[in-house]
Amino acid sequence: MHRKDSQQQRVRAFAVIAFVVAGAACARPVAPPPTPQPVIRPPQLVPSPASLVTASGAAFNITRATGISVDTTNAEVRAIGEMLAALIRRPTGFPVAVTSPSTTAGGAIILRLAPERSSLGGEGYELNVTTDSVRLVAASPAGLFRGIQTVRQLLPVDIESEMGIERSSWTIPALTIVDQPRFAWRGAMLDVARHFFTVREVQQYIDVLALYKLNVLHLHLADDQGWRIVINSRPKLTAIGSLTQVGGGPGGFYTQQDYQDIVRYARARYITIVPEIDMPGHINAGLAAYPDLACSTRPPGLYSGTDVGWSTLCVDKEATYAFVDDVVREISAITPGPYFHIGGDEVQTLTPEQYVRFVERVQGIVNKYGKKMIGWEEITKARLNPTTVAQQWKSDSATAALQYGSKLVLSPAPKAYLDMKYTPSTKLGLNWAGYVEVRDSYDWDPATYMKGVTERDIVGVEAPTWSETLRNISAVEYLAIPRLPAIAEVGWTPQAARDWENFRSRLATHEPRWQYLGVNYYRSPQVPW
Ligand code: NGO
Repeated sequence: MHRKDSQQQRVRAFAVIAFVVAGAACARPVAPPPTPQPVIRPPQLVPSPASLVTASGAAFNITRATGISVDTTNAEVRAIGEMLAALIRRPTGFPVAVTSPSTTAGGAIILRLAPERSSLGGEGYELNVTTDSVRLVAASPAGLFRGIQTVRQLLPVDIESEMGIERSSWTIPALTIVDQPRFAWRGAMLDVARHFFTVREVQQYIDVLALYKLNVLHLHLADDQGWRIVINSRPKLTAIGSLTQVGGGPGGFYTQQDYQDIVRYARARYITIVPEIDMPGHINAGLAAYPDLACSTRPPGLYSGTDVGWSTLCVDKEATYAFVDDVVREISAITPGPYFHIGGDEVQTLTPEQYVRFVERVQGIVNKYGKKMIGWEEITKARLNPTTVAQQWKSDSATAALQYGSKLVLSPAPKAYLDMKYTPSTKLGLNWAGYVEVRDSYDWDPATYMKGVTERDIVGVEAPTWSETLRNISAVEYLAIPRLPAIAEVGWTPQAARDWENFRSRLATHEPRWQYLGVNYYRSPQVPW
C-alpha cells in the first residue's frame, strides 16, 4: 500500500508494540498447545480510509462467544448493533448477542457513541482492533454505521454469504483507523422515469450504496416518458403519465407509501433521498396527464422515444405555478432530506428570459416548503440563493453559481455518468460523452477538475445512471459496478491517499463480495481480478 513516511513510522511503532505484547504473552511457564494460525488478510477497503495503521500479525477472531456491546437505551445505536450482528450471524451461525456494556463478557465488539469526539465529524469514526476487542467510536450514529461497513469489509468475504459457512476463523486484522469523508455529498442518481424500477430494486441499489459509504440517492422521478410518483392533488399524473416507458413497456409508479418505504430503507442506512421532478422541460408525461399545462393547443400524447429538449411547461401561465406548488408541497411533506431537485436541464423551447423567470419562481416555492433547491447546471442562468446547489454535468457553466455563493455537486459525464458505455463493445449504455472505463471514473480530482472551482466550492460528487437502455436493476448494476465504488472513493478518501494502482488491486478483492451479494458487475480488463 502506498503510505506516507510518517504513516510508515507509525505502522512500525505499532508493529513493535504488538511484538512486545505478543512476546510477553509467550513468556508464560507452560507453552500452550500450538493452535492453527488464523489467516490474516491485509485490509482491502473501498473507499480507502483517511488513515490506517496495521499491527502486523495480530487479529481479532470472532467466535461463538463474541457479542456486540452497545448502549441499548439508544434505539438508533442499538439498531446499528443489530445490523452488524445480523450480518455476522448469517454465515457463521454464531448467536452474536447485542447487549449493554455492563453485561458483556470479554471478546467483545464494542460500538460507542461519543458526541464529544466532534472532530470525527458527522460521518467519521475511529476503529481500534486488537486481539481482544473491536472498538468502534463515532460522534454520531451515521459515523457508527459507516464504521460497521469498514468492519464488514475487514472480515473475510464469506461474511456476505446467505448460507452458513464452515471456517476455522473469522478474523479482523488488528489495526487503528481514523476516518471521515472528504465530501459531505457522495451520491448516486437513479433514473426511474425512462425505465421504472420497483421498490425492491431501488432498495437493492441502496444496499450497494451503503457498502461503499455513499450517502445520497437522487431519484429522477419524472421525465418525458413517465411520471413515477403519486401526487394526490393531481391524480392523472400517475393515472395517465406513468403508463409507459422507453420502448413502450408498461411503466409504473410509486404510491406515496412506496416512496416513504424507500426513504425509510435509505434512512436506516444513513442515505438521504433527493427527489427530482424535472421541469420546465423533460415534462411530457405531466403534460400528457394535464394538457392545459402546455402552451400548444394540440394535446400531447405519451412518449416512449429518447429525444430530449422538446417538451416544456407553459411558463407564462399562472396555472403552471399552482401545479408546481402542489407537486413540491406533496413531495416535500414526505421527504425528510433537506433538498428538492427541480431538474432544469436541456430546455430548448423557451427564451432565456422565460427560463430564468421560471427557475427563480420555482426556487421560491421550493424554499417555501422548507427545502433547499438543487438543479442541473443550466439553473445557474438564474439568480440563485446561496443555499441552492447546482449540479455540474457537461460544461463549465456551473461556475456561474459561485457568484451567488451557491455550491456545486460534480457529476461530469466523462467521469461520473454511469450510463456511458465502458468501451465500444459494451452492449448497454450511451456514448455521447465518450467511453468511461473504471480508471476514468477513478482518476480525477474534483478540486482541480474545473477552472475557477476549488475544494471549498464543492459539496460533493454524484454518479447518475440514466436508464434509456436499462430495463432492470441488474443492467444498472452492470454499469454501476465497479465505477460507483470508484466514485465513492473519489468522494470519501483524501486526494493524497488515492492511487489508481492501489485502488485497482483493492477493488479486485471485492469481486467475490459482489458474487455473494448477487449483484451484477463489469469485469473490466483494467482490474487485476
Ligand atoms: C443528460 C440529459 C438526460 C439524459 C442523459 C443521458 C442530463 C442532466 N440531461 O444529462 O436527460 O438521460 O444526459 O446520458
